[in-house]
Amino acid sequence: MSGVFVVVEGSEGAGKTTLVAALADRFRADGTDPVLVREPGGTPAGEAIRALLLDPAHALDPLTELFLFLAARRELVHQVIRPALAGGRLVLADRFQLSTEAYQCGGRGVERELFRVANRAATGGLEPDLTLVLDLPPELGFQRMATSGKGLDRIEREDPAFHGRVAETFREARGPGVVHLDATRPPERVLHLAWAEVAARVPGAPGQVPH
Ligand code: T5A
Repeated sequence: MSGVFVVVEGSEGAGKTTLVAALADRFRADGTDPVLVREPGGTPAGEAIRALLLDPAHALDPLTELFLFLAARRELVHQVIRPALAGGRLVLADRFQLSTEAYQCGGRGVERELFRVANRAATGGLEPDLTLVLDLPPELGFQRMATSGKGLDRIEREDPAFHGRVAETFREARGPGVVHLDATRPPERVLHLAWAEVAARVPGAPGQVPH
């Protein structure tokens, strides 16, 4: 039996963590216990890499940054995501490969072909069944984060032009299983929209009409 891999993506403060938690609650209410992961992180080595990547004390070359994100992803995919999917579990991820395309290619200017080849090496070609992209203008995301009172990490401190390129890459993302949601709506509405996509597109998801 193979599981289901659902990813939530979007720029800073778009509401990914909020939506992942709400989707997890919704799945649990339907009797499915999801495996929750976040990127970068989710393994001991991945969490150490996350701390390094987000620490404003480090100035990292764009390719160093790319390879660190991919190293953390390699650990997460092989130690957690693939075994969970092989066991028939539902995996809900807060960010995955589209974030690398948005931040390292869109934001930093890393060549897309290099990203694709290196990312494939990290994931072994694993693709999400569904990628929910939360569309929100970056300035609104930063307003939300200011309200939440969290300090800014190394990447959040980049200038508005960088975050504009990141947001544009997310906005333009297309592909199998990629769905855009209007993240300017209230959290309950975003959950409603997301759940409708999960039920319609994810094989075997709770709430899906059998046929
Ligand atoms: N990164 C990551 C890369 O550069 N390359 C990569 O390959 C990967 C994987 C990770 C950083 O690493 C970068 C991207 C990031 O800069 P992170 O902390 O995991 O950092 O990601 P962030 O985007 O920084 O996470 P945040 O927690 O800041 O944002 P979220 O999860 O999008 O937003 P959330 O849910 O925490 O909500 C933010 C605030 O808004 C409210 C919430 O209550 C909260 O206060 N909110 C809403 N308000 C109104 N309407 C809604 N619909 C709302 N939804 C949430």
